[in-house]
Amino acid sequence: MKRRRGSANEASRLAKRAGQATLVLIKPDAIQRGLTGHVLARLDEARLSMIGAKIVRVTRALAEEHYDALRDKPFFPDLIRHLCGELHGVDHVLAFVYAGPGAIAKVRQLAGATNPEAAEPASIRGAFGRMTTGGIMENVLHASSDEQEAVREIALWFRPEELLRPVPFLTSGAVGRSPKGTR
Ligand code: IDP
Ligand code: MG
Repeated sequence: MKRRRGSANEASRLAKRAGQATLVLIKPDAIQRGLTGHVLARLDEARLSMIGAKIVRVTRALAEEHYDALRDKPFFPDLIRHLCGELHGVDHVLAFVYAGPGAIAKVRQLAGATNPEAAEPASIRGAFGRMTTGGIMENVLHASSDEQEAVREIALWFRPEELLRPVPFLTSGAVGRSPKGTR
């Protein structure tokens, strides 16, 4: 008797082959300083697939939702102004989704530590970032820090049809959709 291949197995096989996906944002400090090409060249070293790319005018609602977990931090108001471009006189960021095995750790490794002063000099943040005297971390890019965050953030910044291929778990309904009007 002919057996049909289980669709759950097929989905899990495809998810494994696709590996992880991660969100990268080129932040306003990097846009202002013309670092986009440098950052993308460094990210190319990870040999991942870029499956989403867009230019985004960041609303306050989107910035606050993106950094939702940091609402209680004293630097939260400045962080939101930073992501919205208000501190650097720019009106957009660039957003990317990279996919492949170990994508999240690979991009975090290339990005370097959060504080550019503590980041490896050879990392993107170590090479191009700085801490301002006003306490703003101009750390060039955002990169998702774990799988749960990556899935949440990709869903916040991209619609499924804006990605070249499906991101595992994104369409399962396991994550909340972005609030109305944030993307
Ligand atoms: P990450 O960007 O390396 O994941 P998080 O701890 O998630 O670091 O913080 C998000 C962002 O908040 C940082 O990229 C940086 O812009 C800002 N930030 C984090 N800690 C500080 C701080 O102590 N002072 C000022 N800004 C901070
Ligand atoms: Mg983070």
